[in-house]
Amino acid sequence: MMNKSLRATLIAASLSLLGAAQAWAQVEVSQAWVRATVANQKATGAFLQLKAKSDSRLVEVRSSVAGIVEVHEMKMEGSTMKMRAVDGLDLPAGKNVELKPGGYHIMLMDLKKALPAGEQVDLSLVFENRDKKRETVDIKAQAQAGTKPAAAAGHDAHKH
Ligand SMILES: [Cu+2]
Repeated sequence: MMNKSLRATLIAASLSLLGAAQAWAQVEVSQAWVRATVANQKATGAFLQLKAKSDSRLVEVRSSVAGIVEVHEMKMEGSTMKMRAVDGLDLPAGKNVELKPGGYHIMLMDLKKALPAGEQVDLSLVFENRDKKRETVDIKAQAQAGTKPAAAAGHDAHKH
């Protein structure tokens, strides 16, 4: 049998651990949207803005609508726009990091269903801080028809 004061101490300890886990957990996610898809389209991009209170890194993204989710970087290579998967995205403290068409973006692949405009898409963003502590932020991003044609062309040119 655990005595009462020991149990109280353990509870206090676990509460303070929770507190510590949440203390750094402050990446602001805003302006999230997903490019709407048509039937049978297998991939699309998700875009949002991230602002971390302390140096962090976006290390993983999951979504129930996609079999594969990657963080992509888009870059000009010679005269062609190319995309490639990166293993994470640095979020320097206090800096607004924008994931947008033509730049960094979240690639949703192996889509399980069409995402018409207006559809709410769940995204789980996993952040890691300098001490390798992770936190997951769950958000909803609304599907929108592409509003930036140039970037849309870049995306379509890329074959997954
Ligand atoms: Cu991509």
